[in-house]
Amino acid sequence: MARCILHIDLDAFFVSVEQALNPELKGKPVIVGGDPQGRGVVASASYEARPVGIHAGMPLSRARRLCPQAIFLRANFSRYRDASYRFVKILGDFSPYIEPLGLDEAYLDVTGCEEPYESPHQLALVLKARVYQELKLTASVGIATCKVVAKIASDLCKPDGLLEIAPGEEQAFLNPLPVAKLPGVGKKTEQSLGEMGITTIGELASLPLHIVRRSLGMPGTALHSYARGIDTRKIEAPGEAKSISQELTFARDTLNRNFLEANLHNLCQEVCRELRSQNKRAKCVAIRLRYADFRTITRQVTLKEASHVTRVILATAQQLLTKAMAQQEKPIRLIGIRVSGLVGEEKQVPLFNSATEKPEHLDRAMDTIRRKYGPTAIRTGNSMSRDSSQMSPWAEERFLIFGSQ
Ligand code: TTP
Ligand code: MG
Repeated sequence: MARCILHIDLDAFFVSVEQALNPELKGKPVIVGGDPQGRGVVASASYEARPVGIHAGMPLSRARRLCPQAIFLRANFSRYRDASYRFVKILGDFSPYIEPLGLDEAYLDVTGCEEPYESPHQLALVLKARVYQELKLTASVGIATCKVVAKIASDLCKPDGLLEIAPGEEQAFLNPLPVAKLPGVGKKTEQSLGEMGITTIGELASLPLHIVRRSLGMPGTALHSYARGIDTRKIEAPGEAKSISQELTFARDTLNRNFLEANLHNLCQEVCRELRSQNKRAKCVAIRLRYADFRTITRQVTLKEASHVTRVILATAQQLLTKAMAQQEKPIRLIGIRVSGLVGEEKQVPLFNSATEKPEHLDRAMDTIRRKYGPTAIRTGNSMSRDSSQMSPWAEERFLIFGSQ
């Protein structure tokens, strides 16, 4: 029996959450990122801002030049996280087989779940309506027999769209599309294929597999299947996060130790809060520094005992920073922290260890207050406000809480 897979992606997610909270922003060019005077990048742009070419990842300074009348907002992750939880909860009412891909995107296998509705199409309409009613957000939904086709379909019908590719129609749907629409085809692959005269998915599909393999190596096998609308990947429950990270680009390159430490403190607090909310402790702590010339280094250590205590993680990160700064005296553009080697709470809870228990209690109390009143409700000792935040923590991990690798 053919499967019925939905790919759901919220439209202009960060921006739409802001618009839902402040309807005055609706219908206007709105950009969420860091400080528009700073060096951050666009995280999300409203559809009104897109015709002039603004897209995620573009430096904010350029976005400002392209669309000076746009409203620039700083990202507020707790709002997006909250909307994301509620979004996934709604999806759970339609099928237990959910695979979230990020904060605003998920696959849903609704095979056999469409009974209460007339059709998968009807189910998707109800789903979209619920997301709108409850979150005031629009979603685009692709329906197909496999993941890759559903994902491409939802992308093509944005914003607020619904596109169903009937069983057997996959190849005809894919054929005319540019190869870059295939998930996994980045700039490099697109270029390699272009050199072979391949620009559409249909052209890729019609190549013999061994030719694709010769040019693209092993990943070519999967791409060749996808190009033919064949994708047997199952919907997988989200894996356990293997690492959690946060990073920050400064408005100006700096060697100011106090400033660097204050920002490291902020990043540690966020990462540790996430660790605790996942009931995890980390064994490894790493810092990442990017210098003015874009050279980037990572320094990592393993802790004697896994921890989620801000004070412990911060002290380790500070030692790494001291060492790195002693070795290299160049101004720093970006600082990041990553914790990995995550272990479950139960294995590591130290009983009656007052040295570690105390800060842990403090951390938990602060988490509760922050959850209630927002991340800026409390700032301890040397936390300072940031000059500018970059929305893409640590390379391919786009956000703090979905930093699975
Ligand atoms: P996307 O779904 O890629 O983008 P979007 O929801 O803003 O717009 P679209 O209508 O095209 O789906 O990403 C979801 C959110 O992830 C986005 O609102 C902001 C965040 N994000 C980043 O922080 N950095 C990035 O580079 C990208 C692409 C997204
Ligand atoms: Mg989206």
